[in-house]
Amino acid sequence: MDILKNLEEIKKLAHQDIEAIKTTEEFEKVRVKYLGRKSELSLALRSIKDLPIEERREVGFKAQKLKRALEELFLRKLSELNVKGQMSMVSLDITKPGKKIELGHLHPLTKISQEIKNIFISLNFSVVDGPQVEIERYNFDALNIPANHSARDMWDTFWLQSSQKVSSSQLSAASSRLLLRTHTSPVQIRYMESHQPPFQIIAPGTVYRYEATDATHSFQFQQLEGLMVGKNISFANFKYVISVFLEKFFKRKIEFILRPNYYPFVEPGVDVYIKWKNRWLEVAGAGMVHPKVFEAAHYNPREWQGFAFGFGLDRLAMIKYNIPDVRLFYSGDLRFIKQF
Ligand code: FA5
Repeated sequence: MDILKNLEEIKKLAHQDIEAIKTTEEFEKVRVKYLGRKSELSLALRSIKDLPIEERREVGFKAQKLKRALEELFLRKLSELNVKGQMSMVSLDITKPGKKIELGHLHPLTKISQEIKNIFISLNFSVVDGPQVEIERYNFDALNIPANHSARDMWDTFWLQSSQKVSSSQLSAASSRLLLRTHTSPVQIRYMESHQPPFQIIAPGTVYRYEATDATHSFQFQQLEGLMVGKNISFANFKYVISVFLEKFFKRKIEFILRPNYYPFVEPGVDVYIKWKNRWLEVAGAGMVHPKVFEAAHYNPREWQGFAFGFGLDRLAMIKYNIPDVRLFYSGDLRFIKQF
């Protein structure tokens, strides 16, 4: 094969020429002669595609090997000449210690959310999603919180100024007003409107509240909605599911207590508390789905029962990693983020 002989020839001559280099000018000339775009070696590499298929592999391998060998020889020559800068190859000083490449990673809350999804998937729950810009009907009305109801004060709302109301003949002008969802509970209604029970779902996502911040309150945070609907779902099922979830999440038996609380969309309603730093921290609201919520979703409340819960993911993350202030998650401070 001519081309192989030719490669041998190039190799011999290149070795002699590189050996004889004395100055940077000579170096560049010789480099271009053997590795430049128009060098014999580059032409040979480009012509490989035209060879018969049986020859391509061997010739390709040998030509690449020669190219790498020559590059290595040039580099060695370069450090011999002790020349830096200017030419493209000169910027690569193989005697310098390597630079550590910094790899990015997921935000701790994203990691936690993925971990929690996997736990619920292992318990046979499906993961569903809903929009963060929501209409009033889903965020409030269908959850048994009509306009002017004092319960709306529980959720200080970011209303969106919009000339585009959601157009639907069934929606009144008021219930189509846009807002940033104050909780993930609207996903319950959206899901029930298009699915038939029995089912069990979770819906993790970001929520927003127009409220003052402190160590356990942020104006933007993560919630995890859960909803299980069936013929014989009881409060005992709810307790079992969350105790299994908490144990899997914290990887130990976790003590929690339930205290009665009012949420218009459940009856009875409770809050879930976990002991942390010598106090009880509220981590979720929950309860048995209110018949009015089933009616809003066109389910027969005599036929179906269910429980729902809404965990604060940030709070769970704070407990798990012992983080004193929820606002750190949203600070963008790399010194904090890099610890995870
Ligand atoms: C709700 O948002 C209800 N939708 C929960 C619910 C769902 C009740 C289903 C019944 C049935 P609440 O406002 O309490 O409830 O918020 C739920 C959880 O989110 C709290 O327990 C807390 O862990 C977390 N949370 C609430 N406000 C904040 C905040 N500003 N910053 C961080 N976490 C918060």
